[in-house]
Amino acid sequence: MSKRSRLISYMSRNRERLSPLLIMPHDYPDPDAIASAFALRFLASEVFGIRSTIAHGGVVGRPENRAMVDALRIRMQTLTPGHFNRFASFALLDTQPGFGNNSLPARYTPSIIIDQHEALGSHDADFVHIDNTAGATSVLLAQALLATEEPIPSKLATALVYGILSDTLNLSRAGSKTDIDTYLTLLPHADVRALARIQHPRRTRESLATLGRGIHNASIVDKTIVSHLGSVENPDVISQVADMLLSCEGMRVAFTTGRYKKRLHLSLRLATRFRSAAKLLRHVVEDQQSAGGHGRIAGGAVPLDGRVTGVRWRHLETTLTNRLVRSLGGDPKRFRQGALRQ
Ligand SMILES: [Mn+2]
Repeated sequence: MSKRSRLISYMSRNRERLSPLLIMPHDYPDPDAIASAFALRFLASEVFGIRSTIAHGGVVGRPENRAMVDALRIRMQTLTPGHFNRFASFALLDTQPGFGNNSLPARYTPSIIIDQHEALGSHDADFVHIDNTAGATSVLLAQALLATEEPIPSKLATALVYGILSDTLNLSRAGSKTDIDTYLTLLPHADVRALARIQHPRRTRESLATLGRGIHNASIVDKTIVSHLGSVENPDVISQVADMLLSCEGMRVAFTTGRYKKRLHLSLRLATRFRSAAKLLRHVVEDQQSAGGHGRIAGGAVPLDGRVTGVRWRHLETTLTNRLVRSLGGDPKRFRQGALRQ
């Protein structure tokens, strides 16, 4: 081992104790979380002989993410309550205990936490690697993997490359030289044809219709663009629309919401680092645990307690939007509806 990796020495010292290991990316896992889980499973199973399984809450919704799981044959299970007593240890990837976006019950302490998101407090886990300067959690796993000097299977390299590309918006949000160097080191090992298939998946009519609704419903106040998607078939599309709307000329902030299973899912994107996206969104939802993020991106979800009615959904959408606009120094009364309609 040429480079030192804390993860590698921790895993090699604790093989027995860790096995079997349940590897948990966050719920509704995105490419970065999926690639990170895939990398940890490779390290566990192939390098250290630790039995391990990947399981997640929610669904894999976005067409790109489904294409990734299919093309790279990433085996993941849907979490059930029964999972927790079948494993000796747990790993959380791209999330942390106390974040609202993972399904590890509070009574379990994970053995491993690897994440790029800002920590809200300290953790009891044996192994913690939190680095919010990393552009993707995949970068942290890739560095551990490269330190082993094991050959990197092409499917795994492809997953990590896509995890980095997707979390950094094709490197435009890359945090550091390390992000880019890691990406370049992995790229020669990746299957670029598979990568192309993942990046240009076939889309369902519903998902295209949702993208259309995102544009149609957009409204603008000052340099903030907002769109409420209403009911969505999967929550992943909400951040996709936020990314798309942020590309609108002159915009500094994009905020999107979508209704899914009695929760209003939220996505916030900033064009520059003039504020911390996570702090801003936590202020908007008035709760530490229901929002998180890194750098210029944040996401969260707020439950709609009690009866589900259109009026109550709309009230929640408006309340959160107005709070956002005010905290950016704007006036919600000046919203221009249908700003992207000709
Ligand atoms: Mn990530």
